[in-house]
Amino acid sequence: MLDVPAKPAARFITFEGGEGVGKSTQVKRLLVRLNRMDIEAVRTREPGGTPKAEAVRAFILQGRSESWGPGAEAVLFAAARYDHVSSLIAPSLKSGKWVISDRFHDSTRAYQGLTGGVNDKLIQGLEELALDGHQPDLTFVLDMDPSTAFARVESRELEKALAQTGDRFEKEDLEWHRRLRQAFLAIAKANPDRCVVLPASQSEDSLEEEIWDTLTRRYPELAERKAG
Ligand code: T5A
Repeated sequence: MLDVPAKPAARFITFEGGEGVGKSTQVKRLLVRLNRMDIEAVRTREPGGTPKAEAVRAFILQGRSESWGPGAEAVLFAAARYDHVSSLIAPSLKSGKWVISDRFHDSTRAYQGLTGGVNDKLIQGLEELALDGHQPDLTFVLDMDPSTAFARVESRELEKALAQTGDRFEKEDLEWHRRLRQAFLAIAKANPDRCVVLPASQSEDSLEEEIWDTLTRRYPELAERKAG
């Protein structure tokens, strides 16, 4: 009989970091790689991922909750996350699918908590309620200077300006984004078993390789599978 390696156990992987560091790009690339190995994976994002959570996303990112302050916004993000976890993330993992999320709870810690000044007790309480034990197995924190990241999204910014849109948090100033960067680094430092910080200023290809190397070192069963 052929010795076919068992399918690797489903994992929950998140990508975090500031604006324009390349999270969405790497989430898509990872999904392609996993699918090529015949590993079922779901690509999702926060805020969003389910119809209800996407409705909350539109409300927040259009700036409609801005005057409510970061505390109320943290509650809104957690409400969206509660639906995302219970309707999509938990059932997907249970059925053996990998889940790759573009942002998750570390974004609330960084944006509303450490940078927005919302107290840790509220952030932690919301996290417990929304996650219901579904901590990511591994979090990639993509790190780079925000001014370089802004240059990357400049053309997209111009398109948004022309369309008279523009996301709620992309409007904050450079100094705010530098503090945000430090917030993500502090979260990674406090969670060394879960978080891996990678320099995001490298090319898309080399960052993809570094992500894959990290995954195969952590989950050697992935390295044993051959691409289909
Ligand atoms: N938020 C979210 C909170 O405040 N609290 C929360 O709890 C949560 C969950 C979400 C906003 O909500 C906030 C954070 C955000 O402000 P969003 O639209 O999802 O809004 O914003 P971002 O996550 O920042 O998404 P972006 O699309 O802006 O950034 P990405 O995904 O990091 O970057 P990406 O992959 O789209 O790439 C940006 C550009 O750079 C190029 C790409 O082609 C693209 O043009 N690029 C590279 N160029 C050179 N080298 C590389 N290595 C490159 N990688 C990508």
